[in-house]
Amino acid sequence: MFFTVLTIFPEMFDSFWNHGIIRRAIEHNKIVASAVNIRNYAKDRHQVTDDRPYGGGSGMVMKPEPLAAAIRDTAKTLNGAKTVLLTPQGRVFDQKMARELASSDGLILVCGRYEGVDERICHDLIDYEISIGDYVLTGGELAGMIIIDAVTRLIPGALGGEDAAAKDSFSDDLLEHAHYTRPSNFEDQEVPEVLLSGHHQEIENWRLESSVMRTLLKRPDLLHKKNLSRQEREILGKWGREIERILDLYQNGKKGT
Ligand code: 4HQ
Repeated sequence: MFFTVLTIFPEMFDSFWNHGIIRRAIEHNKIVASAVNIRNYAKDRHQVTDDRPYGGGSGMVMKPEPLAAAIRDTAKTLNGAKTVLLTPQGRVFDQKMARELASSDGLILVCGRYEGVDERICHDLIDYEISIGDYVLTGGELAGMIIIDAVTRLIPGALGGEDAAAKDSFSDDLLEHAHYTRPSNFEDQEVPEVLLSGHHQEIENWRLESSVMRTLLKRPDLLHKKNLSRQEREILGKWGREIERILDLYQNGKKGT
């Protein structure tokens, strides 16, 4: 899969391409990634990419001609590429969207600066408008990195030796289970005994229960939109009954006094 980023600050990506999973995915030819300067496509002597807004007001707007030329020239060499504009007006990025994008051949990510890009770019040249969340950035570059990061780890082989189950669509929709490493006692806090037991099935069961209950307590909204497996429903049922039992004890106890 390939990623081409169009930006006036391509140097922002130098460090991103060169660390961790992204770096390894490039080295192992799982992804081809580059950042191209939109300025290279500005025809005037000073290679201007922005201009004042029609109608007046503060701030600048990205000029349409250099952007259109950059998108067309990039798309020409990359068959099957989808173009993405990073903007707060877009659909809010989530794991489902990351999976959707991971099944494409490649992405051309358009990163604006200033007040954004000329509206006429969006109609013919952009396939997806994506927002990474409801807050305002100074440019689309960080948003582009977030999308590339989340999509890359879904590409088969990109995580290397790691267990494929760790990134399947089911566990991706739950919070991670609690993690522990040595020492087994840290400041009087013990690691749960089952994790030291060596019983692989019991450890798997504990981890699923940890995931489901952490999601219920910290992000119940995630559970509501998820398709639950039989085992996940059983865990929620078990804890639901346990909580009812505790409430029951409490109420009967009060009646008695
Ligand atoms: N932007 N998700 C780029 C964002 C944003 C977001 C504001 C996009 C500034 C120029 N991008 N313009 N949220 O805040 O993607």
